[in-house]
Amino acid sequence: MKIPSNILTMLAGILLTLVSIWYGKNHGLMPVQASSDAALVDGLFDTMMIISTAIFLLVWGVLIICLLKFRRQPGDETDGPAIEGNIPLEIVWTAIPVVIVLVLGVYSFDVYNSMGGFDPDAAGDPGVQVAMASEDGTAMSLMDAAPKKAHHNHMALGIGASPQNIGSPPDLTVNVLGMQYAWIYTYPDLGITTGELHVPANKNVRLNLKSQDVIHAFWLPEFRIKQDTIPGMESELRFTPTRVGDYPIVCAELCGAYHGGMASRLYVQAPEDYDKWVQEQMPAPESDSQTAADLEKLMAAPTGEKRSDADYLVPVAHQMGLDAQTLDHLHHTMPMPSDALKQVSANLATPAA
Ligand SMILES: [Cu+2]
Repeated sequence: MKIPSNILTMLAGILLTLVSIWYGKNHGLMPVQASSDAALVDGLFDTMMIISTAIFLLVWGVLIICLLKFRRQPGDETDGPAIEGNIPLEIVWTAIPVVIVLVLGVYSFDVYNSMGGFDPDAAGDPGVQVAMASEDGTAMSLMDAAPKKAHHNHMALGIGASPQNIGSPPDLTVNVLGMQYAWIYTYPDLGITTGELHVPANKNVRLNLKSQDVIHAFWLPEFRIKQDTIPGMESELRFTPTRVGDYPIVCAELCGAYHGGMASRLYVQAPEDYDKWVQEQMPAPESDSQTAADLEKLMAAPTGEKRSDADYLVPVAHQMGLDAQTLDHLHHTMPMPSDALKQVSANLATPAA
């Protein structure tokens, strides 16, 4: 019994399609999905994987079949037929990639929009109020109590509110500061500053991203989102964590010698666990004043009078061989807490004990 070749071709096509779809959905290359954005991104990735697998199998399949079927027979010294050009074939193999690229383009545009990539007012949202270095380059506050007015004249950098969330504020806002080589998280509404990020599950979270020095990239692989932090510019990431757990936070932009160590963790917690964490982070008022009192006792000079920061720093400055002029220069060139420095400088100028 001989099966006609067009039926064989059709069966091969069906098999190729099924294998490609199966592999595209079972490649296992992605980490767990921990945000509402993850399924969208994975849908696009899986689609590209299906198409790539199909093309891979088609090209290699045809190549191997041709190598076997059309190989030179023993004793055959003749030339092959001179084949030149095939307009219909060329149209087909041009049209297919054009259609693939167009479909993927529209699809990815849609995914990006659903994630919030095109939120036009994100940058003008009053939520974008990250502490910034003041004009003279001094004092970068992590928790700026009086935020500056946001700019209204540029698009948001990053992932803003998804279309259904536009106009509604996030449930939680956290300021993220990238620096060589750490991430610092500040919860402006709670007064918490920490090195690990905690968020409640299934709440809409907004991260306001800034960099203190060079370009970093804030990458959450399990959430399928990543955004550069750029000195002098604000960017944001808005997302909804959907899965309780802890996840790596990676710097994905080579930012210096210890770039590889620039990592921290994101803890997605059930609301009650998150509240507990917040309570633990917030210093209890009583014990706080207790500590302050203890500290004051410690800092008091033997005579009982309170010593200033400068009193402590002057001997150190002497040991280091610093003079008033050097300190003054430092003060003008480096963004340092200036009050204590100025005082040390003054104390050094007038010969101390
Ligand atoms: Cu970095």
